[in-house]
Amino acid sequence: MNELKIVVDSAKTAFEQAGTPADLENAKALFLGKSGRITELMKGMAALSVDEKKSRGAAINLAKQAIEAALNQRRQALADAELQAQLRAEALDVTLPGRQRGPGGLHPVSLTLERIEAIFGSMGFEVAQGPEIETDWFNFTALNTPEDPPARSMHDTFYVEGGSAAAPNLLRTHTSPMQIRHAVQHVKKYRAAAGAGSSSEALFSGSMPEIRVIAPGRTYRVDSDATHSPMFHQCEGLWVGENVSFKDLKYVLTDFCRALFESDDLVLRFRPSFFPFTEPSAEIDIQFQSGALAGRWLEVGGSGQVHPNVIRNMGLEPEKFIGFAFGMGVDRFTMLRYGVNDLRLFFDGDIRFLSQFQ
Ligand code: 2NL
Repeated sequence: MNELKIVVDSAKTAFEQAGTPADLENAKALFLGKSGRITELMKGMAALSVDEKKSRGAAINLAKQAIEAALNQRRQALADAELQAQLRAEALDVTLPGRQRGPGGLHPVSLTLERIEAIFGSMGFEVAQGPEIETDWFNFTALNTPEDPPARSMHDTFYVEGGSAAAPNLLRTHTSPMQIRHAVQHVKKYRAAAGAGSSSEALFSGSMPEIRVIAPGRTYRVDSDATHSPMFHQCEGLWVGENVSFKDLKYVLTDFCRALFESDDLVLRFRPSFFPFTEPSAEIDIQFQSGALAGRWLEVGGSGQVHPNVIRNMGLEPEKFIGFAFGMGVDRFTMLRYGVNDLRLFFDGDIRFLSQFQ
């Protein structure tokens, strides 16, 4: 009997030591298999008497049952452990913090545009809006631009489908076309108010309120490096009346720049230049008197008295109406306002950069 107890105990030990189902099946074979210990013990009964066989067989059977019970217990334990391991491996950590939706904010260029509109608004300027896909006439011809390159070249301008071969549609290269559209509408309105005798063919020389408008928005040119983006922002301005002069241009732009940069001692310089749509023309430079940029002349835009041909293209008689216009780079203003040195940062869409302006 002691011998059977030893077999059962060693089976239990072997089963406990089996770490995997495969190990367990190998251990089972040692005790319950064809040449296992229990089978050997059965074979060993051949020489016994009938009575001895009875009691010996019953004892071996009990041992066999004990071994089978231990085997099943271990099988269940290994299956449970496997299930637990699988559950652990596939577990979802529902305690991870969710993705936050932080407060949004305006893009730094939009913040500058808002400020520009508020300052010019306080000086009586309306804000013009218009299409980004323009016709050749509004973008170039109306602005007295020569027919031949380089001003209209494929090299600088994004041409798009539509229009004619001679006058293809394009992405506006400046926001001036919006001001031409605005001026043409303005003149149409007051020509209608003047009534009969004011032919729509003739240049208008009646009386009308002054045109005072700015045109902020996206513009496009084939250009890309640290200081040029193929899409950039401009703000142009136009003031047309019967008695507008270069001194008006100077004080409007001086007041504007001082207000924008919150710097009362900011100095402007008007440097003679050339644009086809103005005559005379001047480049606008600014100089800070204090701060990191103090003393340096920084170019911020161009300006001039509106060319008589452009006044005509608005439907106005240049002997009666005179105007001044200017154009400024909004992205460059934004770089100066915030001390950003690479234009491309504005258009990368990196939240770490953009969130600094909130
Ligand atoms: C620059 C130069 C300029 C204008 C834009 C203009 C618009 C009309 C009529 C005449 Cl409707 N002129 N715009 C005039 C002078 C200069 O821009 O450097 N811009 C960033």
